[in-house]
Amino acid sequence: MSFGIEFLPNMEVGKIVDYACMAEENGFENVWVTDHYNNRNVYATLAMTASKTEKIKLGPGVTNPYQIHPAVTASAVATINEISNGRATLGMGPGDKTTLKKLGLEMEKPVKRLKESIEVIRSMWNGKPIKYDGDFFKIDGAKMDFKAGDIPVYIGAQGPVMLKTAGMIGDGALINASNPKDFEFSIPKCKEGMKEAGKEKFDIVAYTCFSIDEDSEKAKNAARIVVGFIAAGSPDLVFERHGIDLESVNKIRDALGKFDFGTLKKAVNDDMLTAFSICGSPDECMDKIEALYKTGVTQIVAGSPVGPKMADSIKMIGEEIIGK
Ligand code: F42
Repeated sequence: MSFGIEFLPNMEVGKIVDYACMAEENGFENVWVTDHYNNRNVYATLAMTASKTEKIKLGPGVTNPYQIHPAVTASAVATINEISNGRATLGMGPGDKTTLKKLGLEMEKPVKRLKESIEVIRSMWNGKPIKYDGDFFKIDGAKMDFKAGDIPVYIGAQGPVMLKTAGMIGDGALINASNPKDFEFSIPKCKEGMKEAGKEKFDIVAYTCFSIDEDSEKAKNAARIVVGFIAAGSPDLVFERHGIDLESVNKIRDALGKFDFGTLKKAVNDDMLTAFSICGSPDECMDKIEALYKTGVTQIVAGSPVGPKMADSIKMIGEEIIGK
């Protein structure tokens, strides 16, 4: 099992760089930086992080093919690979529907568009002039003028078709989930794709909502808002899978609609924390990680909020989880 950490550039880039250095010192192997137009730019954040770290791998987690043309993504990630001496990874997903909508972008045929964009990106990385005639992208002789190197591609996936596609064309899947039940559903889908592609090596990444503290209640409290957002956006089939009653979910949705975070925090119950996060004391977190490992998860990403205090939590994960 390897460990990664997610950073949202909703804080100053310098802070992310400091935390990334701390993560590197504490045994994390991957940094994933989220991509949303309203935050600091993902590649500026990755470039600064790359220049201050030495061995941790790093990449967008995840960018999308609606806002950014694949040729631009190919060049941006190759630049990070050059700055970091070969440590870049690319995480790509279809994008966040609500965010895309605000920009007037429709999420049309996400799987097809993602597949095409990854084909274009890999061809660009090959360094030869490309001709590509897809439904979404038409390329006529474009070529990258510097060497990209070998860069792994991870796909952000939750739906069955996207998970299978990740297995077919990706080096790994970034699966936004924290509970073994979700991986009992997702991993076989990835495996279907791997089998079709005749592939054996594949990184199954649990991209989790994580919160750790010596005081279990403090850790759980810190996770409540993120868990509330996840619950509010989840489909009914996920609630059935985890035995969560819809009445409590509707309370959360109401509270979110009114920006009433106090009520939201109270409405997030223990079933939801179990379904949608890894949170609690180091022992509690370790138990969940072991259960995820048994399902076939190969990387845990400690995602938002990581813990009540980011720096303390990074150290605690290093000492009490990775180092054990
Ligand atoms: N989104 C962001 O915008 N920024 C981020 O930083 C970010 C990080 C992130 C990290 C991990 C992760 O797992 C997701 C993350 N996301 C982020 C969200 C990500 O971009 C996606 O929104 C999320 O992964 C949802 O993906 P999904 O697998 O649920 O895919 C959706 C789009 C879906 O509907 N999938 C269906 C499925 O079954 O998989 C697709 C159905 C299908 O086959 N569609 C056909 C096609 O070609 O697309 C078309 C069918 C037709 O005829 O229309």
